[in-house]
Amino acid sequence: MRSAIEASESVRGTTSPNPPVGAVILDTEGNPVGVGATLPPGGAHAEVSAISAAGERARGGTAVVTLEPCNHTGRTPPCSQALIEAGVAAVYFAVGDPNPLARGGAETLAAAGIEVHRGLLAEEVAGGPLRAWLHRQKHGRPHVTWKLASSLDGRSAAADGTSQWITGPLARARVHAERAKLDAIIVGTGTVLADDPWLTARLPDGSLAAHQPLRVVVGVGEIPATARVLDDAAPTLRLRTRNPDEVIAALSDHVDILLEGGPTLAGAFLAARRVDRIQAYIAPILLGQGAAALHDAGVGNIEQAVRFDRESLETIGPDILLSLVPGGTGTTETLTDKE
Ligand code: AOF
Ligand code: ZN
Repeated sequence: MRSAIEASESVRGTTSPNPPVGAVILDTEGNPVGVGATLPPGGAHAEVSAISAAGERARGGTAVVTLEPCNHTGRTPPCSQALIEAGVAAVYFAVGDPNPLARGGAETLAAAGIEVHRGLLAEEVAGGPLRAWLHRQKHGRPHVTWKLASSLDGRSAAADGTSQWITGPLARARVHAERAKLDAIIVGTGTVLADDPWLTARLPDGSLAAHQPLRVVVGVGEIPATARVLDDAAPTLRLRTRNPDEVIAALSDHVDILLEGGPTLAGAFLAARRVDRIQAYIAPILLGQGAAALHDAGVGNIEQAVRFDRESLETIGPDILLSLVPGGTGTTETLTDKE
Protein backbone atom coordinates (compact mmCIF):
# COMPACT_ATOMS: atom_id res chain seq x y z
CA MET A 1 0.00 0.00 0.00
CA ARG A 2 2.93 2.35 0.66
CA SER A 3 4.01 1.93 -3.00
CA ALA A 4 0.43 2.51 -4.12
CA ILE A 5 0.34 5.72 -2.03
CA GLU A 6 3.62 6.79 -3.63
CA ALA A 7 2.16 6.19 -7.10
CA SER A 8 -0.97 8.10 -6.05
CA GLU A 9 1.11 11.02 -4.77
CA SER A 10 3.18 11.09 -7.98
CA VAL A 11 0.14 12.06 -10.09
CA ARG A 12 -1.52 14.41 -7.59
CA GLY A 13 -2.53 17.57 -9.45
CA THR A 14 -2.74 15.94 -12.89
CA THR A 15 -6.00 13.97 -12.61
CA SER A 16 -8.63 16.51 -11.52
CA PRO A 17 -11.54 16.32 -11.32
CA ASN A 18 -10.73 12.61 -10.97
CA PRO A 19 -8.91 11.28 -7.88
CA PRO A 20 -5.16 10.55 -8.10
CA VAL A 21 -5.30 6.81 -7.39
CA GLY A 22 -2.33 4.45 -7.12
CA ALA A 23 -2.36 0.67 -7.66
CA VAL A 24 0.19 -2.14 -7.31
CA ILE A 25 -0.19 -5.73 -8.53
CA LEU A 26 1.64 -8.51 -6.67
CA ASP A 27 2.21 -11.93 -8.24
CA THR A 28 1.32 -15.21 -6.48
CA GLU A 29 4.61 -14.99 -4.59
CA GLY A 30 3.91 -11.44 -3.36
CA ASN A 31 6.44 -9.73 -5.64
CA PRO A 32 5.38 -6.38 -7.11
CA VAL A 33 4.91 -6.91 -10.86
CA GLY A 34 2.99 -3.80 -11.93
CA VAL A 35 2.45 -0.26 -10.66
CA GLY A 36 -0.09 2.20 -12.04
CA ALA A 37 -1.52 5.62 -11.30
CA THR A 38 -4.56 7.44 -12.68
CA LEU A 39 -3.96 9.18 -16.01
CA PRO A 40 -5.51 12.58 -16.77
CA PRO A 41 -9.35 12.51 -17.27
CA GLY A 42 -10.41 10.14 -20.03
CA GLY A 43 -7.21 8.11 -19.59
CA ALA A 44 -6.78 4.75 -17.86
CA HIS A 45 -7.53 4.31 -14.17
CA ALA A 46 -4.71 3.20 -11.87
CA GLU A 47 -5.73 -0.48 -11.78
CA VAL A 48 -5.82 -0.78 -15.57
CA SER A 49 -2.27 0.58 -15.95
CA ALA A 50 -1.01 -1.69 -13.16
CA ILE A 51 -2.72 -4.74 -14.70
CA SER A 52 -1.29 -4.07 -18.13
CA ALA A 53 2.20 -3.66 -16.64
CA ALA A 54 1.79 -6.99 -14.81
CA GLY A 55 0.33 -8.92 -17.77
CA GLU A 56 -0.15 -12.65 -17.09
CA ARG A 57 1.72 -12.35 -13.78
CA ALA A 58 -1.44 -10.78 -12.29
CA ARG A 59 -3.26 -14.15 -12.48
CA GLY A 60 -3.72 -15.55 -8.96
CA GLY A 61 -2.03 -12.44 -7.54
CA THR A 62 -3.12 -9.51 -5.42
CA ALA A 63 -4.14 -5.95 -6.31
CA VAL A 64 -3.45 -3.16 -3.81
CA VAL A 65 -5.28 0.12 -4.54
CA THR A 66 -5.66 3.41 -2.66
CA LEU A 67 -9.36 3.75 -3.66
CA GLU A 68 -12.07 1.13 -4.01
CA PRO A 69 -12.00 -0.03 -7.64
CA CYS A 70 -14.76 1.66 -9.63
CA ASN A 71 -17.80 -0.31 -10.67
CA HIS A 72 -19.14 1.85 -13.47
CA THR A 73 -18.58 2.64 -17.10
CA GLY A 74 -17.70 6.32 -17.04
CA ARG A 75 -15.09 7.70 -19.38
CA THR A 76 -13.43 4.27 -18.99
CA PRO A 77 -14.78 0.73 -18.33
CA PRO A 78 -15.16 -0.55 -14.72
CA CYS A 79 -11.94 -1.44 -12.89
CA SER A 80 -13.81 -4.17 -10.97
CA GLN A 81 -14.31 -6.03 -14.30
CA ALA A 82 -10.70 -5.45 -15.34
CA LEU A 83 -9.51 -7.01 -12.07
CA ILE A 84 -11.85 -10.00 -12.47
CA GLU A 85 -10.64 -10.56 -16.05
CA ALA A 86 -7.01 -10.25 -14.95
CA GLY A 87 -7.69 -13.15 -12.57
CA VAL A 88 -6.44 -11.62 -9.32
CA ALA A 89 -7.25 -13.66 -6.21
CA ALA A 90 -7.32 -10.78 -3.71
CA VAL A 91 -7.87 -7.03 -3.63
CA TYR A 92 -6.80 -4.67 -0.83
CA PHE A 93 -8.03 -1.07 -0.96
CA ALA A 94 -7.64 1.83 1.46
CA VAL A 95 -10.80 3.96 1.20
CA GLY A 96 -14.25 3.25 -0.21
CA ASP A 97 -15.37 5.22 -3.27
CA PRO A 98 -17.99 7.74 -2.05
CA ASN A 99 -19.00 8.59 -5.63
CA PRO A 100 -22.56 7.13 -5.98
CA LEU A 101 -21.94 6.54 -9.71
CA ALA A 102 -18.73 4.56 -9.23
CA ARG A 103 -19.12 2.78 -5.88
CA GLY A 104 -19.88 -0.93 -5.40
CA GLY A 105 -16.61 -2.34 -6.71
CA ALA A 106 -15.97 -4.25 -3.47
CA GLU A 107 -19.28 -6.13 -3.75
CA THR A 108 -18.75 -6.95 -7.45
CA LEU A 109 -15.27 -8.31 -6.72
CA ALA A 110 -16.49 -10.37 -3.75
CA ALA A 111 -19.38 -11.76 -5.82
CA ALA A 112 -16.78 -12.96 -8.35
CA GLY A 113 -15.05 -14.95 -5.59
CA ILE A 114 -12.21 -12.49 -5.00
CA GLU A 115 -11.02 -11.96 -1.44
CA VAL A 116 -11.61 -8.26 -0.63
CA HIS A 117 -10.00 -6.26 2.21
CA ARG A 118 -10.99 -2.65 2.88
CA GLY A 119 -9.31 -0.05 5.08
CA LEU A 120 -5.57 -0.75 4.79
CA LEU A 121 -3.73 2.54 5.62
CA ALA A 122 -7.04 4.32 5.10
CA GLU A 123 -6.12 7.32 7.27
CA GLU A 124 -2.86 7.86 5.46
CA VAL A 125 -4.64 7.87 2.10
CA ALA A 126 -7.61 9.97 3.24
CA GLY A 127 -5.34 12.58 4.84
CA GLY A 128 -2.82 12.37 1.99
CA PRO A 129 -3.22 11.99 -1.78
CA LEU A 130 -7.02 11.58 -1.81
CA ARG A 131 -7.72 14.26 0.79
CA ALA A 132 -8.86 17.08 -1.50
CA TRP A 133 -10.87 14.79 -3.79
CA LEU A 134 -12.66 13.14 -0.83
CA HIS A 135 -13.40 16.62 0.55
CA ARG A 136 -14.96 17.72 -2.75
CA GLN A 137 -17.02 14.50 -2.95
CA LYS A 138 -18.31 15.10 0.58
CA HIS A 139 -18.89 18.86 0.55
CA GLY A 140 -19.39 19.56 -3.14
CA ARG A 141 -16.70 22.23 -3.18
CA PRO A 142 -12.93 22.33 -3.60
CA HIS A 143 -10.53 21.87 -0.69
CA VAL A 144 -8.88 25.14 0.32
CA THR A 145 -5.50 25.29 2.05
CA TRP A 146 -4.28 28.61 3.40
CA LYS A 147 -0.50 28.72 3.27
CA LEU A 148 1.34 31.31 5.26
CA ALA A 149 5.01 31.93 5.83
CA SER A 150 5.70 34.16 8.78
CA SER A 151 8.13 35.19 11.45
CA LEU A 152 7.62 33.89 14.98
CA ASP A 153 5.71 37.11 15.72
CA GLY A 154 3.26 36.45 12.88
CA ARG A 155 4.60 38.94 10.34
CA SER A 156 5.00 38.29 6.65
CA ALA A 157 7.13 41.35 5.88
CA ALA A 158 9.57 43.62 7.70
CA ALA A 159 8.85 47.29 8.51
CA ASP A 160 10.18 48.44 5.11
CA GLY A 161 8.02 45.92 3.24
CA THR A 162 10.82 43.47 2.40
CA SER A 163 9.46 39.95 2.59
CA GLN A 164 11.91 37.69 0.76
CA TRP A 165 13.62 34.90 2.67
CA ILE A 166 11.56 34.79 5.84
CA THR A 167 11.66 31.01 5.70
CA GLY A 168 14.74 29.04 4.64
CA PRO A 169 15.55 27.39 1.28
CA LEU A 170 14.24 23.97 2.31
CA ALA A 171 10.81 25.36 3.20
CA ARG A 172 10.70 27.31 -0.07
CA ALA A 173 11.61 24.20 -2.07
CA ARG A 174 8.80 22.37 -0.29
CA VAL A 175 6.32 25.12 -1.23
CA HIS A 176 7.32 24.80 -4.90
CA ALA A 177 7.10 21.01 -4.90
CA GLU A 178 3.63 21.34 -3.39
CA ARG A 179 2.52 23.97 -5.95
CA ALA A 180 3.15 21.51 -8.80
CA LYS A 181 0.50 19.21 -7.29
CA LEU A 182 -2.27 21.79 -7.01
CA ASP A 183 -5.13 22.79 -9.27
CA ALA A 184 -5.14 26.51 -8.48
CA ILE A 185 -3.34 29.16 -6.43
CA ILE A 186 -5.24 32.24 -5.27
CA VAL A 187 -3.81 35.65 -4.39
CA GLY A 188 -5.36 39.05 -3.80
CA THR A 189 -4.64 42.11 -5.93
CA GLY A 190 -2.88 43.68 -2.92
CA THR A 191 -0.28 40.89 -2.96
CA VAL A 192 0.20 41.28 -6.72
CA LEU A 193 0.85 45.00 -6.21
CA ALA A 194 3.10 44.56 -3.17
CA ASP A 195 5.17 41.52 -4.18
CA ASP A 196 4.61 40.97 -7.93
CA PRO A 197 4.67 37.16 -7.36
CA TRP A 198 5.08 34.80 -10.32
CA LEU A 199 3.06 31.97 -8.70
CA THR A 200 4.60 29.27 -10.84
CA ALA A 201 5.81 25.87 -9.63
CA ARG A 202 9.56 25.67 -10.07
CA LEU A 203 12.00 22.77 -9.88
CA PRO A 204 15.10 23.10 -7.64
CA ASP A 205 17.12 24.37 -10.66
CA GLY A 206 14.63 27.20 -11.15
CA SER A 207 12.99 25.77 -14.29
CA LEU A 208 9.22 25.42 -14.56
CA ALA A 209 7.60 22.18 -13.35
CA ALA A 210 5.62 20.16 -15.92
CA HIS A 211 2.28 20.80 -14.23
CA GLN A 212 1.39 24.39 -13.42
CA PRO A 213 -1.63 25.28 -11.30
CA LEU A 214 -4.10 27.89 -12.49
CA ARG A 215 -3.09 31.30 -11.11
CA VAL A 216 -6.10 33.17 -9.73
CA VAL A 217 -6.04 36.88 -8.91
CA VAL A 218 -8.93 37.94 -6.67
CA GLY A 219 -10.14 41.45 -5.88
CA VAL A 220 -11.65 44.55 -7.36
CA GLY A 221 -8.44 46.61 -7.53
CA GLU A 222 -6.51 47.04 -10.76
CA ILE A 223 -3.19 45.32 -11.38
CA PRO A 224 -0.61 46.47 -13.96
CA ALA A 225 -0.52 44.68 -17.32
CA THR A 226 3.16 44.05 -16.65
CA ALA A 227 2.45 41.97 -13.50
CA ARG A 228 4.44 38.72 -13.62
CA VAL A 229 1.31 36.72 -12.81
CA LEU A 230 -0.10 37.76 -16.21
CA ASP A 231 2.74 36.27 -18.28
CA ASP A 232 2.29 33.06 -20.27
CA ALA A 233 4.22 30.69 -17.96
CA ALA A 234 0.85 29.37 -16.68
CA PRO A 235 -2.83 30.21 -17.18
CA THR A 236 -4.26 33.04 -15.06
CA LEU A 237 -7.85 33.78 -14.08
CA ARG A 238 -8.90 37.24 -12.93
CA LEU A 239 -11.89 37.28 -10.52
CA ARG A 240 -13.29 40.72 -9.73
CA THR A 241 -14.81 39.89 -6.36
CA ARG A 242 -13.76 39.73 -2.71
CA ASN A 243 -16.39 37.22 -1.70
CA PRO A 244 -14.85 33.81 -0.82
CA ASP A 245 -17.97 31.91 -1.86
CA GLU A 246 -17.96 33.57 -5.29
CA VAL A 247 -14.30 32.66 -5.66
CA ILE A 248 -14.99 29.05 -4.69
CA ALA A 249 -17.99 28.88 -7.03
CA ALA A 250 -15.84 30.12 -9.93
CA LEU A 251 -13.34 27.37 -9.16
CA SER A 252 -15.89 24.59 -8.62
CA ASP A 253 -14.33 22.38 -11.33
CA HIS A 254 -11.12 22.35 -9.33
CA VAL A 255 -10.32 20.06 -6.42
CA ASP A 256 -7.21 21.23 -4.57
CA ILE A 257 -6.76 24.97 -4.10
CA LEU A 258 -4.08 26.96 -2.31
CA LEU A 259 -4.74 30.38 -0.86
CA GLU A 260 -1.40 32.18 -0.78
CA GLY A 261 -2.07 35.71 0.32
CA GLY A 262 -2.40 38.33 1.32
CA PRO A 263 -3.67 39.03 4.80
CA THR A 264 -7.01 40.60 3.82
CA LEU A 265 -8.02 37.80 1.47
CA ALA A 266 -7.01 35.19 4.07
CA GLY A 267 -9.09 37.09 6.65
CA ALA A 268 -12.15 36.98 4.38
CA PHE A 269 -11.76 33.21 3.80
CA LEU A 270 -11.30 32.55 7.53
CA ALA A 271 -14.27 34.72 8.47
CA ALA A 272 -16.40 32.82 5.94
CA ARG A 273 -15.11 29.47 7.34
CA ARG A 274 -13.78 28.54 3.94
CA VAL A 275 -10.30 27.44 5.01
CA ASP A 276 -10.14 23.64 5.21
CA ARG A 277 -6.49 23.45 6.24
CA ILE A 278 -3.74 25.84 7.28
CA GLN A 279 -0.14 25.16 6.39
CA ALA A 280 1.89 27.57 8.50
CA TYR A 281 5.59 27.80 7.75
CA ILE A 282 7.02 29.56 10.78
CA ALA A 283 10.58 30.87 10.79
CA PRO A 284 12.64 31.41 13.95
CA ILE A 285 13.01 35.10 13.27
CA LEU A 286 11.48 38.13 14.94
CA LEU A 287 10.59 41.28 13.03
CA GLY A 288 8.92 43.42 15.69
CA GLN A 289 7.22 45.57 13.06
CA GLY A 290 5.83 44.99 9.59
CA ALA A 291 2.73 43.59 7.92
CA ALA A 292 0.81 40.90 9.79
CA ALA A 293 0.21 37.60 8.00
CA LEU A 294 -3.51 37.98 8.68
CA HIS A 295 -5.86 40.94 8.73
CA ASP A 296 -9.44 41.03 10.01
CA ALA A 297 -10.80 37.51 10.22
CA GLY A 298 -14.00 38.86 11.74
CA VAL A 299 -12.74 38.36 15.27
CA GLY A 300 -13.63 41.02 17.84
CA ASN A 301 -13.09 39.13 21.07
CA ILE A 302 -11.47 35.92 22.24
CA GLU A 303 -14.75 34.01 22.06
CA GLN A 304 -14.86 34.65 18.34
CA ALA A 305 -11.30 33.42 17.72
CA VAL A 306 -11.08 31.13 14.68
CA ARG A 307 -9.88 27.91 16.26
CA PHE A 308 -7.94 25.15 14.57
CA ASP A 309 -6.65 21.77 15.71
CA ARG A 310 -3.14 20.58 15.08
CA GLU A 311 -2.92 17.87 12.45
CA SER A 312 0.85 17.56 12.19
CA LEU A 313 4.05 19.33 13.07
CA GLU A 314 7.24 18.98 11.04
CA THR A 315 10.61 20.64 11.10
CA ILE A 316 11.99 21.76 7.74
CA GLY A 317 15.55 22.95 8.20
CA PRO A 318 15.40 25.82 10.71
CA ASP A 319 11.65 26.34 10.18
CA ILE A 320 8.54 24.51 11.32
CA LEU A 321 5.54 23.49 9.26
CA LEU A 322 2.38 23.37 11.30
CA SER A 323 -0.64 21.74 9.61
CA LEU A 324 -3.98 22.65 11.12
CA VAL A 325 -7.59 21.74 10.47
CA PRO A 326 -10.74 23.59 11.61
CA GLY A 327 -11.25 22.91 15.29
CA GLY A 328 -14.43 21.81 16.97
CA THR A 329 -12.86 22.34 20.38
CA GLY A 330 -14.04 25.33 22.37
CA THR A 331 -12.15 27.13 25.16
CA THR A 332 -13.31 24.69 27.83
CA GLU A 333 -11.85 21.68 26.05
CA THR A 334 -8.65 23.56 25.36
CA LEU A 335 -8.28 24.26 29.09
CA THR A 336 -8.70 20.61 29.96
CA ASP A 337 -6.31 19.51 27.21
CA LYS A 338 -3.76 17.33 29.05
CA GLU A 339 -1.03 17.46 26.38
C1 AOF B 1 -10.68 3.73 -9.90
N1 AOF B 1 -9.39 3.94 -10.25
O1 AOF B 1 -7.72 5.26 -10.87
C2 AOF B 1 -9.80 6.26 -10.44
C3 AOF B 1 -11.15 6.01 -10.04
O2 AOF B 1 -15.01 9.25 -15.58
P1 AOF B 1 -14.18 8.08 -15.19
O3 AOF B 1 -14.52 6.84 -15.90
O4 AOF B 1 -12.69 8.36 -15.30
O5 AOF B 1 -14.50 7.76 -13.67
C4 AOF B 1 -14.24 8.69 -12.65
C5 AOF B 1 -14.68 8.13 -11.31
O6 AOF B 1 -14.04 6.87 -11.07
C6 AOF B 1 -14.24 9.03 -10.15
O7 AOF B 1 -15.23 9.97 -9.80
C7 AOF B 1 -14.02 8.03 -9.03
O8 AOF B 1 -15.23 7.66 -8.40
C8 AOF B 1 -13.46 6.84 -9.79
N2 AOF B 1 -12.02 7.02 -9.92
N3 AOF B 1 -11.53 4.76 -9.76
O9 AOF B 1 -11.09 2.57 -9.73
C9 AOF B 1 -8.91 5.14 -10.53
N4 AOF B 1 -9.34 7.49 -10.75
ZN1 ZN C 1 -11.71 2.63 -12.24
